[in-house]
Amino acid sequence: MRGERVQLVSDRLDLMQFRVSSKSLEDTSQVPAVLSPVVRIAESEAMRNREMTLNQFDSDNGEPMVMLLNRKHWADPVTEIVKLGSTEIWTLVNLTEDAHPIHLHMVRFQILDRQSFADYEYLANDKILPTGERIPPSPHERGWKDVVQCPPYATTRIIVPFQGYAGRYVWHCHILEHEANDMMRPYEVIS
Ligand SMILES: [Cu+2]
Repeated sequence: MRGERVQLVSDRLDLMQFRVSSKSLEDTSQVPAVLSPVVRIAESEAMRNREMTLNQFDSDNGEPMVMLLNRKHWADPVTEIVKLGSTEIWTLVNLTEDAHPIHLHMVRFQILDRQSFADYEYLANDKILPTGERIPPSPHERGWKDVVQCPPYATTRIIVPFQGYAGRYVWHCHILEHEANDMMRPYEVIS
């Protein structure tokens, strides 16, 4: 494309024009070995561990009716009250047959691990009975995150420093049909 002009368009809109130099160039840039150092947060820094369920309730003929977090509706009173500046581990217990991309507003966090568990034991006794090893996050998931993929019938643990501002925020599944069918909850950060 040397010496040419390339137009980027969307439908009938001209978005951007690239003017490609006609001179020859040598690109000496290099991708650094480390893009940005991320210090892993030690589990011992967490002040508390909250177990949070991801729920789906079906109708009598097996149609999904409502999806909830912690078996609570959006409009129920706030149950997660967090101290500004504290660090917590949230264990997301997925009791549904779907994966859910869970997003927390305001904060960034790190993924600790995922582990499959026996859903029948949890449904009967609210106890996590692991059925597999703790699986650490993949290399591309070891940076700062604000969404985490929660696979079905597994726990996904994240460690969250609540830094920023006090106030009321939300956390929710990022699938539109789920968050609008009540898979969204408020949480409160207090100073
Ligand atoms: Cu979902």
